[in-house]
Amino acid sequence: MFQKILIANRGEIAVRIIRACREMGIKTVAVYSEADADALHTQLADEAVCIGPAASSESYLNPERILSATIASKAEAIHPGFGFLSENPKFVEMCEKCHVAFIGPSADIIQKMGNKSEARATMIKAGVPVVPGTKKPVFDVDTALKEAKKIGFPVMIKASSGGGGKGMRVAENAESFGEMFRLAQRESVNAFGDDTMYLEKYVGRPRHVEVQILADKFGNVVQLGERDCSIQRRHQKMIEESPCIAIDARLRKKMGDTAVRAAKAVGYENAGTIEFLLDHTGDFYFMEMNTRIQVEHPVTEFVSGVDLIKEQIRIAAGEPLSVKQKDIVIRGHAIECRINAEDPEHNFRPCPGTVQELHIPGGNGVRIDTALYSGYKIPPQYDSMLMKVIVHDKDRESALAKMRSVLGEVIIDGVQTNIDFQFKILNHPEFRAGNVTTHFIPEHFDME
Ligand code: MV4
Repeated sequence: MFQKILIANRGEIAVRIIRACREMGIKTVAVYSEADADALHTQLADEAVCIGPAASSESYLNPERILSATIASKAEAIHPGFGFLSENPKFVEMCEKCHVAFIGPSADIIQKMGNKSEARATMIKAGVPVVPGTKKPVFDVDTALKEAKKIGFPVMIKASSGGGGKGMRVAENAESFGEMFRLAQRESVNAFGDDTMYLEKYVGRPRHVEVQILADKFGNVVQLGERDCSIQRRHQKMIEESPCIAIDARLRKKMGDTAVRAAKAVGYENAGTIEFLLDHTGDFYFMEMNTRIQVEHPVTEFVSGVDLIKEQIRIAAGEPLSVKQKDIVIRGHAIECRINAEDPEHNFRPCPGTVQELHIPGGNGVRIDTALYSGYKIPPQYDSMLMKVIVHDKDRESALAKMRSVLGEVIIDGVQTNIDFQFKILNHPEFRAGNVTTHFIPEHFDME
């Protein structure tokens, strides 16, 4: 096992990883920017190294500075968390060259899954269901339009380098296709420097359902059930839950087995997530594979009882999975609400500030992941997520009642948050009934 791990991240996920390491008897090294000298992760780690100015590009996104800190502190491994360098294949290669273990999959797999049209082709080969669409990438409007007519409208135009909704457009008909294709392609060139596009049949009002998997170096792959992450705003998830109530035992087994097959097809290693669209008929389609630990991992930890961060560390250290598929039992229902420093009344604009008074609730089946403390000054340079409130109870109704109770207790004075908006979702009759799709927020809250 590793003696010392460097955490190449900040905020609640850095704190989450530090705690897992401490429980495993592993020393921790935090890295921090000049804006994060007083941050909780900087204070909680055994050692902390300043890696540069506040701007992410000069600190948390700088591979050389992070590797220098790793080597100087004699850490043997890097946990990247999510965002920042977590899905950067060049960084993973640099780690390999420096003989530092990257706690995640190989550069090769990250690269392969980062290219969405290649990922799609790989999954087709592996017999994983994908939305009808192009098998090869498309680069020009004329070829694309021919393909779109074969698929049938409406079609979804997607950037191969995209993901999370960037470089994506729906074309309702052949007349608007050219304009939509050019818009999506221009966005992709500007954001990723890549004009590679692909097409899919548009799936109307689907659910976003993703399956958590774990894979070790010995070819063992397990799935830990699914998360319904349909409640999103502009591709930012707001509420996640497990299990998905639209899925019965038979479909759950089928999706889980499919996720395992997808992971095995690419020789996956470490924690990963297979993202599916689930339509109203119960058909599901591979969308993307996320090659990192995700923000919403705690809902899976609650229902499965598996510590995903500890498993990631064990896997990277060359240990076999501590759980077998037959031992993984999904119990009860877990829900996560993301609390952001933002103003829902003003187009969800970020609202950093100083935390004057803080009350963090607790109780049976309650988990709060946050890096806030009373008096903390939230730097404006980073993500606006302040806290994840996660609850676990015997069923969805009980979990929802618990979430309302816990959210009502949270006090974060001094900063604007989206807590009131979270209540509006939780109290919405359609949400309570479990009628959620990726269009829930735009359909029920007409704000843009
Ligand atoms: C789709 C889709 C419908 N049909 N593809 C969004 C980001 C990436 N993960 C895939 N995404 C989607 N792909 C087809 N063929 C719907 C989504 C989608 C979505 C679309 C609009 C608004 C919110 C969304 C949330 C999740 C997924």
